[in-house]
Amino acid sequence: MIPVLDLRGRAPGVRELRATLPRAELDVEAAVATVRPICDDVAARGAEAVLDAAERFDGVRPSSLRVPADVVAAALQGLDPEVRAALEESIRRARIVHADQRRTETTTTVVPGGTVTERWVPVDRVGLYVPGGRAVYPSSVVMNVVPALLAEVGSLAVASPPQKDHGGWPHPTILAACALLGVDEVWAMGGAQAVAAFAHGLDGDEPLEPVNLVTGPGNIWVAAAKRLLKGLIGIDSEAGPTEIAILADASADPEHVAADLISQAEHDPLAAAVLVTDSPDLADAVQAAVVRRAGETKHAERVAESLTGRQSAVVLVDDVEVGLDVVNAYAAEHLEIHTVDAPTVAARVRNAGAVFVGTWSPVSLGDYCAGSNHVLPTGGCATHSSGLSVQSFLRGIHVVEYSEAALRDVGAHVVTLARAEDLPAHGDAVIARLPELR
Ligand code: HSO
Ligand code: ZN
Repeated sequence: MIPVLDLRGRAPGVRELRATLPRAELDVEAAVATVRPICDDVAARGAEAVLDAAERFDGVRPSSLRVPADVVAAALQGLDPEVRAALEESIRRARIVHADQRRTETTTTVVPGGTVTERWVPVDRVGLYVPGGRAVYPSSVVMNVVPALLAEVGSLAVASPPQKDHGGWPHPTILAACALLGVDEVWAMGGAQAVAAFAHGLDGDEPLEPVNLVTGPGNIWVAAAKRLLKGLIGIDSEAGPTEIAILADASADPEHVAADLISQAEHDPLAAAVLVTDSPDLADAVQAAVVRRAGETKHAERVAESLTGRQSAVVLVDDVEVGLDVVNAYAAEHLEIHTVDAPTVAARVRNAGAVFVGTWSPVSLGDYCAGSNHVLPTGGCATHSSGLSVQSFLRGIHVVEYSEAALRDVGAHVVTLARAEDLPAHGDAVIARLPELR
């Protein structure tokens, strides 16, 4: 059974909700202390340090860190045709959606002769991390690579942990997904050491050019390495365990709700499943369906741990209005809306990584084949951050171009503000051009 939090008869504010709503506690700072020596070792000793770490954490020392082209090609050859067709459809849909995210340059004429152009410039080189722990995530190859390609980054490399059972290479389905997307630079490295290798680069016979940006989900060690190396590299976000929240009323189908909660609980014992409802009958029906379904599912143990964990809850509220306050305060990675007039309710969601509207839009559709991206902010970060997109791989650069007349027109204000800030040399730069402003 999922723990129950009864908020009926109350309409708590955002601060109280944030304090009350359950959330997995992850001590990323403690993990930073653990990964620091690993990252320092990679900076100092390069490939040897990465290989040593692979042996220690992945239980295998790959014969090379760079996955040879023939190994990648063979993985595509060996790919199950049904999986290939599904991946191709996933890629096709992701391309459609992400192509619409491309930005166009805008030039604003502020005054006659004075323009500011915003150029969108792709990052020169990116490192895309694809996890390979409890599950295999070829879908995450798609979700990282498609927006990076559509942003037209200069070059990209994929890293995924070496697998003991696959000759020390990343999982063949991951390699095959890379091949389908035309990615030819794949590295057999995982965890903090992969992030450090991306950040510092590797010398030697198999050089790895350092990257400017690392994106992609990963475990707490990957998140910790991203936190540690942020600045030297850009990062997308520090991914935490997956979360699903569902806002549902009496009209919801309890079997669909239960199946969707379980679907994300399957990722991780720390995954969060939160149902927010104004219908105690629905809550009971979902609990019953969850118990039955969770017992039958393949990863029953992991699912049970997630659903009964303190990060999961059935939250009872008076009405959908309070329910909206709850889900907005919680800011889930994934939020499903199963209510009467779901689109109208969904339009009032302000904080969520992605919103899934109505009973025919389960999160697992978005995980694979909706066209949307599944690399999304967790841990409440949806209050300030977005999921991965073409935008994640672009930088907006303002290009300022003023004519002499346009500078003359505003120069006195610049001089005044420079003096007000006690930075007179700033004003002098204008006066050097326009001595009458002295
Ligand atoms: N739900 C995960 C993504 C995923 N699910 C990959 C299955 N494969 C985080 O959004
Ligand atoms: Zn998932």
